[in-house]
Amino acid sequence: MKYNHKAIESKWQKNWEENKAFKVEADRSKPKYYVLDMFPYPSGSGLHVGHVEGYTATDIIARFKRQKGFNVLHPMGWDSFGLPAEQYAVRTGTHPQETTKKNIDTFRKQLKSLGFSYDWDRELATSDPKYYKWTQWIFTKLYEKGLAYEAEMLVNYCPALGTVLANEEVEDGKAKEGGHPVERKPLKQWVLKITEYAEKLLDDLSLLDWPEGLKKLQVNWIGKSLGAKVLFPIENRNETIEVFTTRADTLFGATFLVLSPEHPFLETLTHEQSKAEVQEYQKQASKKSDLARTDLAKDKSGVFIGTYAINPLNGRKIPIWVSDYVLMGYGTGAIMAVPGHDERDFEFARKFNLPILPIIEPDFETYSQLIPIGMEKEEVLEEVLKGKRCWTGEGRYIYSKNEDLDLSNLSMEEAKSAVAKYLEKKNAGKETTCYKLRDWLFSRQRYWGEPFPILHFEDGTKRVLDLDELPLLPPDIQDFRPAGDGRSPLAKVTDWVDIQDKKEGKAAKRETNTMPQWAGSCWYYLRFLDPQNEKRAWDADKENYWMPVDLYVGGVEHAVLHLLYARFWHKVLYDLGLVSTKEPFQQLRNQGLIVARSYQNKDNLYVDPEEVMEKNGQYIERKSGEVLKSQIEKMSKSKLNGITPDDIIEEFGADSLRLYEMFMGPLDREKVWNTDAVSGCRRFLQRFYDMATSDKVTEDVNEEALRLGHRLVHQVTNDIEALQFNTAIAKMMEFINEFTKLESYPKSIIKMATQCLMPFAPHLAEEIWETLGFKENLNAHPFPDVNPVYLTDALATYIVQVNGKVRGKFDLPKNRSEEEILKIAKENELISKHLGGKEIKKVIFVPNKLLNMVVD
Ligand code: ANZ
Repeated sequence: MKYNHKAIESKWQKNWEENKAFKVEADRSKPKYYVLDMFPYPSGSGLHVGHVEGYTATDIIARFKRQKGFNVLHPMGWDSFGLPAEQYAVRTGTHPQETTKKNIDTFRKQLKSLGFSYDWDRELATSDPKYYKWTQWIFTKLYEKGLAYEAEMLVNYCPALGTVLANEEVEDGKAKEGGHPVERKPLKQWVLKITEYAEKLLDDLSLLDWPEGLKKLQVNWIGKSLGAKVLFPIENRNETIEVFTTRADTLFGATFLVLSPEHPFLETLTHEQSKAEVQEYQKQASKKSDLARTDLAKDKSGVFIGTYAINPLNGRKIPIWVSDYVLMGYGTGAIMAVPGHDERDFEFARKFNLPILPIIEPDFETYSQLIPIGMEKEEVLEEVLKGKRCWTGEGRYIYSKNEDLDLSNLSMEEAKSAVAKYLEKKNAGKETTCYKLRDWLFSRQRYWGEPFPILHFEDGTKRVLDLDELPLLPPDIQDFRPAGDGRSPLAKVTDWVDIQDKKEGKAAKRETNTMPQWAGSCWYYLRFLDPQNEKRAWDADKENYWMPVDLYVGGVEHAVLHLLYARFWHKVLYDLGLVSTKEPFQQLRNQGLIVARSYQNKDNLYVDPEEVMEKNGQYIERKSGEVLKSQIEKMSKSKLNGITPDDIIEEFGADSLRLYEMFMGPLDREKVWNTDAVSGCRRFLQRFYDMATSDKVTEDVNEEALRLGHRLVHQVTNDIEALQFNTAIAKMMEFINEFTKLESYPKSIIKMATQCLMPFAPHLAEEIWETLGFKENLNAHPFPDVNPVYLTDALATYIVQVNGKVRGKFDLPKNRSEEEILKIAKENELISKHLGGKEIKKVIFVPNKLLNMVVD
């Protein structure tokens, strides 16, 4: 009988909902397990297969941990502030509130149709005033702690979106969202001092069970560099320029300085005659992204500013240039150029004919890889010494001494610290640490975000709103377009902006910026602990019980944004004594991208995969017979290779979809969608169902069945715990193959297998469970225990005789060879004494039963 997935799945979804099967409360008598998904932005296009992938993985863990006796917190909510709803509002006039509500309803329905075991009573949405009241409150805490400030900043302004974007939202000079060009522009903005936490954010990575690659991304993003600041006096002026270098050992070789085009001293330092040229250069540079500016392959550009500095070690007069390969956002925005030993400086010097002074004689032994193929050491040496080649390796320092300092015989590390000490003594510099991490630009010029709980007074002072004044709602408006001058749509609503502050009794202006979408997702995992609390953001006891999140699963695209911001807020909350753990997410795993094959005809038009058939490794359009080009790429509507979970659920069922997405391959790998393979998973479920409902089912049990059952439980347990869901499923498939070869199917073993199936295909598992006659829902039933006896091959009792008399018995795995049993027998003292050291004349061996040794 074909199993009816529609009837079964809706039956159990209803049952779980009515019984609130996954509702959970803090309960100190049980161990807790908090398993969290990266909650979705409820977009208009609904759930995609990538959501299903991560959410199935966590659901398997949630269900498994419940079976294992844990008190499991598995919540779901909506990251529902965001640009698309606002842009839709601009286009259609529909209030983002409405669009968001509609999208959330769709998402909720879709998630429920997958049978995820969420405690739906904890559902939350970041755009709900009951939620963002507390986001605003946390902002006031950051402000009070001095971690939020306003600054005139060079920001990425996107005219098309009418808003400022964070560095992380910009790629290649374009907005990641929509690809619109981005300009650099000074504007007053709210900034969060994440840099104050740089060191802790780095150090505490060691506390976490996260993929190493992901930790590395955070380490690189924070970008800690040990180096030195060096002060260069300006010729004929009482001023200095400070540079940051990681190679203070090369200071003798610094032959010019380079300032970033945004450097604040540039204007005053530039010689009158160079002013026009420098200004023009600054203008050009403001149009380029940081990435384009620092690209090694890019042709170097720059302008001499007409002024000289003095090298503090050798008194050499060196020219000052401006160039956009130096970024204002890093170090001091100025560098000492050492063209002999730094590639970029070398190229720059070559292009503008600046002096190149080699100060390191190459160590060819350690750096043989730096000798270009086809060149002799001697040639390289000659070129380096003549300043015709840049040497980036180590070696012996040359031309590197003055009256008090001699680097000649020092290693690189020794030379660095010798120079730093020398500079420190002369008040010309010191060792220092620099981070690539910048403070976090925290304001946006949007309507659909959390308003800042801040009032500005005429005298320039401000105050944050008190808790009793929160949530601060935005004005209800019809026109969602930005003000067009860089200010947000809120700025246009003057009767909302200009108020009489009752608490201070004076006129005030509301802040019109809103917070970025990252704000709400910085702490939602805490609100899930206590989502209905109206008095507090969360209850301390609950926080203490549930935190940290034990397992967090989501896409790798959040490696540095969400995950760094959330860690930062969490650490601030920790320092305020508001949370009990240093880190929010103890174990984290990434899900891989699901990609799909797309097809294009000779006109490069995409063809619907439904119209394509495969023949001899070629892809052919059914109707025209045309051979198509094909490639595997990210799913997208325009490429017609997207898959809608709803369609798959309709045709094959949610259990098949869940199973398939887990069977595709390891969780963290990229995987290629193949709808045919979904039906393979469906067939497996059918076989499982047929087995459980077969008339071969028996109350008896036999050794072989026990062995299969216990081995399955053992293997599935190990695989689930290692998040190796694909291999767990493979083992269930093997189990069915073996088990259905048995003459009869012991019910107790089917029961065990059903318990293994449950986390993966919960609807069918519940149905089978009920069919087997068990009353209590399966999800509340403990996972079966493994009896290790059944894990090895079945045992046989070997009887060992000497001259036909029984001298010993051994329970050993079946099918051992004559040699093995003979060896064991001879090594056993109780038996060997009957052999009396005599020669064995003859051995009689009956496999799995008997060994008889004959001696004189
Ligand atoms: C002299 C020197 C000689 C350098 C040498 C390198 C090699 P990391 O490791 O990434 O921290 N630098 C400093 N500030 C910069 C800025 N704002 N924009 C562009 N480049 C900048 O890199 C530090 C090195 O990058 C510094 O050390 C400086 O060049 C350059 F053989 O100083 B170095």
